[in-house]
Amino acid sequence: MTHQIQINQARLISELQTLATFTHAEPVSNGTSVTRIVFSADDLRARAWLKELAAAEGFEVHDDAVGNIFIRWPGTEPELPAVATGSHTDAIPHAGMYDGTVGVLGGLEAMRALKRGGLQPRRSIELVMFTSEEPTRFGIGCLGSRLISGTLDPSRADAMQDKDEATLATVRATAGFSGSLASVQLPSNHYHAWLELHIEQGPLLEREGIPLGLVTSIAAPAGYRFTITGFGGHAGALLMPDRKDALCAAAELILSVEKHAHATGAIDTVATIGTCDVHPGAVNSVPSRVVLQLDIRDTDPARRESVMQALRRDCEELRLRRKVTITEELVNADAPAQSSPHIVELLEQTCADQKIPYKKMVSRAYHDSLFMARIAPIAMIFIPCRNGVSHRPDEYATPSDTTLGVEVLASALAKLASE
Ligand code: HGY
Ligand code: MN
Ligand code: MN
Ligand code: MN
Repeated sequence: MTHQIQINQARLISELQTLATFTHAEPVSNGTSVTRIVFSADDLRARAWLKELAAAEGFEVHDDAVGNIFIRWPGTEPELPAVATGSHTDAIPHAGMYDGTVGVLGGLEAMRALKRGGLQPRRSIELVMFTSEEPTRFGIGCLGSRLISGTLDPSRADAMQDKDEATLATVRATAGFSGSLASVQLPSNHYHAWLELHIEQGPLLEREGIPLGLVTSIAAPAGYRFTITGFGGHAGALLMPDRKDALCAAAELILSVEKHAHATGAIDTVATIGTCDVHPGAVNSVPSRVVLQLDIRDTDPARRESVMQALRRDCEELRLRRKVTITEELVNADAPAQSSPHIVELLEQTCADQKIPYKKMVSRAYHDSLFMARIAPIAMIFIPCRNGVSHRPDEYATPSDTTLGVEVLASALAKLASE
């Protein structure tokens, strides 16, 4: 490393623990359960707290029309495209405390350590906290980074509704974020480089005893909503031959998703029906309508599409045999992202200099980096998570792995900011 980088591990871990208290999840015995839905009171408290930490360091702080937060350390040549890092602090229901937060608080600590170490960066260094990386409230992930990268139409975004049919436009205005969403987009030369520190959310690093992962590509996620409509009614009086049970049809569709994801034979093909809303949802009423949400991913978009084609053939057969209607709505179908070979090499050199073992790997989870790749050269740094577990309260990263990840991030930011 070009100069001494001292990460304040005690403060970093303490801040991760403080951030985890901004939640309304019930305490659990096997870890720290965090639920922090975008624009909820917990999310707003977390945002205000992060801004206070940043302001205390003398960094410039602002947010945009969708609530993305930008924390900037001006360089000696502030007109040059900045080097940026960051992640998210929203969390799905009953999640853990490290997903996303390691990249935000780790990025802040990297900047503070560099500043304490006397660095005068040529390029500004900017920390970004993205709005709504998780799809929980509005059904689509990476809302903030999609808008920054121009990959989501602003009017479509503002019209998205949560389960109470409140639109993003209304919810963000209530949270104090007004202005046109079109103003969120940043030009492709806005950043010189983008780096995200994140837990692996998988088992490979821990299994192989390697403390650091360098992400070479991010798998391509897609989301679909299926609505199945049949003929329901009284669970006692409606005889079996007269039923068009939407939940029974949904059950067959769910198993079809699993069958075709396995059938590609590729370990990179994954598909999940994560939600199933049954109408009217009464024990003594035959379901008349079911809405399923499909999350399907692959490193190869064509292979992902072949699973969808097979699923559509099964839907057609289901529709005819069960006399139900099945509508498919595309939520998102994204391309994969490749990391910048230059930034990966720079990270490899840092690891070599520090004799840190590392593994180059694919990210199967999506991240805001998937969209930042549309407007800047990117890379991601992974740290191990215990048993590969994530999106659960027992999600855990050790203080030493977290600190090492922040040290490598800080060193890479310093190098990129001097380019
Ligand atoms: O689902 C994902 O990959 C991310 O953690 N939101
Ligand atoms: Mn997540
Ligand atoms: Mn995440
Ligand atoms: Mn993610």
